[in-house]
Amino acid sequence: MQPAASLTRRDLLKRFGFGAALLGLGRASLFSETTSSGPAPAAKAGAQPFTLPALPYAYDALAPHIDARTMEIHHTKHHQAYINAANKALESRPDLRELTGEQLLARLDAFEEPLRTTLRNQLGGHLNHSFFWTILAPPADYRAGPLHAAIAKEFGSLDDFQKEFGQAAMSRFGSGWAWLVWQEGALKVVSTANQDSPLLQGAQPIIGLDVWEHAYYLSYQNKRADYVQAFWKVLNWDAAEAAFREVA
Ligand code: MN3
Repeated sequence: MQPAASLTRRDLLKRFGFGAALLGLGRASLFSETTSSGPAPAAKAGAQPFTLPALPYAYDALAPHIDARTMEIHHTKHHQAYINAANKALESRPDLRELTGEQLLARLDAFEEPLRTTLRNQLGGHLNHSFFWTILAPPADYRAGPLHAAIAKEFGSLDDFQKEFGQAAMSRFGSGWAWLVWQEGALKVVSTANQDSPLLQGAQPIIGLDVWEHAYYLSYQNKRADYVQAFWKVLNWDAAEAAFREVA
C-alpha cells in the first residue's frame, strides 16, 4: 500500500469508493495534502438520507450572470424539494437503505411504480443539481487541460462545441438539461428531459446546464438564449476538467 501522502485523488476515490465523501469528510481535509491543484471531484448524491450539499461559493458569487435570489431559491427550495421527495419515497424501503443515489439510479428499471418514476424525477433532480453547483464558479482564468484538447478534437473548436451545446440547451422543449457527457469512450453533447440523469444512458456528466425556467426566470424571463450565453462566464472549467479526468 502506498503511503497516503503519495496517493492521488483518483487513488483515494478508488480506495474509498467515494465513501469518504459520503461520510461527510470534507473534500479539503481528505484531498488537500494529496493534490497540488484543481477542484474537488464532482459532487455525488451520496448516502441516504440525502442531504443538501453546501454551495462552494456565496449565493451572490455568480452575479450578474446568475443572480443571488435565483441561486438561493434554486438551492434551498428546488434542490431541497427533490431531496425531500426522494427521501420520503425511500422511507418505507429499508431494504434499499444501503444503496447510494448513483446505485439506485443504476438499477432503476428493477423498481416497481410509482417508486421508479419518483426516483427518476426526484433522485435525478438531486444528482443533477449536486453536479450543477460544482460546475459553476465565479468568473476566473482557467488553464486549458486535456478536456479542452479533447473538445477541440471532437467538435473542431471550443467555439463549435459551445454552439452545439447552446443548440442542445435551446432545442430542449420545456424543462430539462443540456450536457457534455462522456459516453462509450467519446465526448457527446446531449440534452435530457425533466430531471433525467445522463447516468440513465450510461453517460457521465462533464458539463451540465439546467434549462428549467426556475434556473433563469428572475433575471432572464423567457430569454433562455441570454442565460445560456451567460453560463459560459460562470462555468467552472477546472471542475469540468476534473470530471473529465475521472472518467476519460
Ligand atoms: Mn433546477
